[in-house]
Amino acid sequence: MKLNIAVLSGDGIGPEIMKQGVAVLDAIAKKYNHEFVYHEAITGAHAIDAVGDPFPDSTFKTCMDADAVLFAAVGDPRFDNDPTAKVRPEQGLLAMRKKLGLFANVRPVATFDCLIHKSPLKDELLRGADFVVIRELTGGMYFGEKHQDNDVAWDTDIYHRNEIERILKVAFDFAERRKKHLTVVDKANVLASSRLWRQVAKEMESQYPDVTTDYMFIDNASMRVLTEPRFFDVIVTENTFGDILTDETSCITGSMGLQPSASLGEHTPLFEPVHGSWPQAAGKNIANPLAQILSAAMLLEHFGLNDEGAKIREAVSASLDANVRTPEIQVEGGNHYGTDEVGQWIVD
Ligand code: GGG
Repeated sequence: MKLNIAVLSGDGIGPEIMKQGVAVLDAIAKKYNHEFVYHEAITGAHAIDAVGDPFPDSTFKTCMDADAVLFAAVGDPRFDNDPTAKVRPEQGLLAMRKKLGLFANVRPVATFDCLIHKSPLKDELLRGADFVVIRELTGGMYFGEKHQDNDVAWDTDIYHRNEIERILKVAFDFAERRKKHLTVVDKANVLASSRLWRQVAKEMESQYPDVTTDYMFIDNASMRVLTEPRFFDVIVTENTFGDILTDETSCITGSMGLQPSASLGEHTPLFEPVHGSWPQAAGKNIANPLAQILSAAMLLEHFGLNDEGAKIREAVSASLDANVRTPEIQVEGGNHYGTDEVGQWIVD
């Protein structure tokens, strides 16, 4: 198969982990006789530095022309520490999602047996936890009207029925293909937008008679994913809740560096780690490349290359079992490996 892949490395640790993601794709191409053609484009802080725009038109075109986007991360403390900054790297991320119509962010959460002890949670609660969070990605507070002056600031949490219906359809379809259990996470006791989510979900339930649907407030869900993770199969939630909840789930996997994602919607699908750009680690060869590599596996699986995806997953699990691990998950008292060494081990 020939795939044109737009490669957006972004900021911080982005280029280092992307290098390993591409190396693994190259190894797969060689082994299975595929042709992957990479088209690099700029985004985030270094696109602001280069052209004053975190998601320039040239990058948008590269993404639109490609079959898939492999993205790493954006973010730079220069902008976080400047409340007056007119443009920020994260705006590149939002523009990318909005312009490509990527409304469904699929974030799988599953334990690796050999890392269970790394979690602050109890072993017997975690073993076998395996669920997917479907995060709505182009609505809610992230995109609602905003205002900020010296005395007052607001963000508007807005959702239209059609936005809710299309993300719920993705979630119900996922649940049908999995263990047929959907949990709709909201804050319907307080937020009007959540009440509309709940209303629409209840209306749609009858179209999915095989799926058991339940409803949970975000505060309760935040606790239950940690105390009872095996309860969940598919979680669907709005943009901001989904962002927060899936950082929390790194306590289940053992590291933020292990969580890949796929963003799907109207145009080119995009695959990226859940984590951000970790600027403090940039250039130190300590970032975990596995979320990027697993995002590449999700990319291949999206195109039906399931054996290839499985081969990557097998190598990732084997690397962890062999203790070839970056510092945040290294074996106590043992050595840790660099970003490039982990990537090379998986390639080999
Ligand atoms: N790879 C994801 C990334 O770059 N995250 C940085 C960030 O600002 N994330 C906010 C979000 O995902 O909504």
